Amino acid sequence: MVAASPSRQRSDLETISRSAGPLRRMVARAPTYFAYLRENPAWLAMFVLARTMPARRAHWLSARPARPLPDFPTMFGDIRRSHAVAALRSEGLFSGFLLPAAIREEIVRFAMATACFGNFDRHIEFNPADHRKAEERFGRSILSGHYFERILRCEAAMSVQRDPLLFDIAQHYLGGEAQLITTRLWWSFPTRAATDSDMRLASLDKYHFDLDDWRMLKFFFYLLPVDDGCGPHIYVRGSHVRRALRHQLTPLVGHSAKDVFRFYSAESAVTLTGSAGFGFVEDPFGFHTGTVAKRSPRLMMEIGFGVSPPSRRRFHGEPVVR
Ligand SMILES: O=C(O)CCC(=O)C(=O)O
Repeated sequence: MVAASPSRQRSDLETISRSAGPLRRMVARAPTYFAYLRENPAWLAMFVLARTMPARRAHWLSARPARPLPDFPTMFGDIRRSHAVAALRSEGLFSGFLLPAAIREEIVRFAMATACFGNFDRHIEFNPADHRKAEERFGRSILSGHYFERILRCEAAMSVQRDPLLFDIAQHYLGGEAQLITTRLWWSFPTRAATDSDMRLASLDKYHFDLDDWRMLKFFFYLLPVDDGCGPHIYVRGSHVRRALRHQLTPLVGHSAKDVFRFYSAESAVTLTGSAGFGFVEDPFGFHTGTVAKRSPRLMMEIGFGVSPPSRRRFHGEPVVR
């Protein structure tokens, strides 16, 4: 018998935590929960209660008014904050951002020249152009490639993160407490033999809602064109404010499409395709999912806002595992 490497043990643990039954999954994730709890004792109340609509509504009532910003320059031209916030309130989604070509090209150049980490595992490090070779070298399918804190070295990405329009929208939607909680850049790769657990780890093909904070907002940008063959993101409109009781009282955040669309109409699902630079913003308490890239890789950037301070790992979406 061959002993599993530390990296394989780590990803196996995360795999169990995402694919086993609810009880085993919670036991496997216990160290993660304790880490969050140690860091922020208020996390527990959020984790237990923020999935229920009455507790969420009560928390929204505590939102402070947004602080007005003086006139500011933005790279997003004439997008109106009021339109974005109104769409977020009613649908949970607003699309129509477009990154300037120079910014987008610089982020793509950075991503092509910088090694990423496969399947959230820091032991699987490779250049994105060598994805196939990396699958052979590491002997496993690699669905995603994350840059974690390396994104902070990319000045163009930082200029998107600092754009005042994003903060202004976040403040007017979430309240005056809004603060930056995530900045991520990652690839979703077409791969031949991804397992269900790899897919869950990469948030693919399973509708879920995010439970990292009481109130959250995520801006997503496609750095390369995304059509149906490149793993588009899907969002269920209105699901941020309408939730079946069984989806509030469950310990699980992930649910099958069949289960989700027993409650929402199929027409509520929006598949977000777009040209290079296309962006959208969503309330990630609404059901959403990534899909598997079948033909070409997808390069995606996320800028997230919340109302509680993030940890360094969470800032880059890195799972906490022992
Ligand atoms: O890759 C995607 O489109 C999904 C991302 C996602 O589910 C998330 O950030 O919560």
